[in-house]
Amino acid sequence: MATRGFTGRRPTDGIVERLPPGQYLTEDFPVLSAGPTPRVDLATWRFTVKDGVRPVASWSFDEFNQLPRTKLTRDIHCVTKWSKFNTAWSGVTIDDILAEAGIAAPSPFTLAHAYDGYSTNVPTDDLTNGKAMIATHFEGQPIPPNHGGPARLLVPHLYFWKSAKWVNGLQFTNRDEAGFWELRGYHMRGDPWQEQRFTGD
Ligand SMILES: Nc1nc2c(c(=O)[nH]1)N[C@H]1C(S)=C(S)[C@@H](COP(=O)(O)O)O[C@H]1N2
Ligand SMILES: [Mo]
Repeated sequence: MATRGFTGRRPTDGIVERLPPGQYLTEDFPVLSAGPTPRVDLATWRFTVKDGVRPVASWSFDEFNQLPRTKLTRDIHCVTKWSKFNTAWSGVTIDDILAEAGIAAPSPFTLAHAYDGYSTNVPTDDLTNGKAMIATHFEGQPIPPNHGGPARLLVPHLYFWKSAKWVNGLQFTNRDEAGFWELRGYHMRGDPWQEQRFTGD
């Protein structure tokens, strides 16, 4: 007869392998923002894609919500060393945003811009092929304001500072232009598995 709950597995099995170097696991969801949570009005919200200084596509919140939706459940890793497993998001993949804009990614670098003036640079290859999205929902609910609602960039395989909250646009750039934290000594790519925390790591 099978006995439930006696599988020979230790409770820590699988956790260590999913934690990048220097990270610890947390169950709660810390809020980390450089400033106060901005008020973002859904009636005037826009998301704009730019190629350099040239706008190529823009959506209102209603229009954005008509775009194809995708769910992603991923582990996330903050450079302050917490990691959280199995966070469940839904939104519009960057692939679908580019397809709807009618363009292929025009340059190897991207800057994400946000309503609080924050920005962060991400190599374009880290955004495409299903790796990243503009998320509007977390665990089945609209993302709460302190976690970046109504919409945030989600790039779960990079340190979480790359996942710009209150995002309002993606700008493709020919050069790798440093964003808010990158100007202050943080890494241009930020791969947690390579511990790319600071410039030069
Ligand atoms: N617009 C904006 N996005 C941001 C930030 C910010 O200050 N402003 N902080 C970043 C940092 S450092 C981290 S670790 C994560 C934290 O997201 P959370 O508050 O949902 O945990 O958001 C990132 N995105
Ligand atoms: Mo962070």
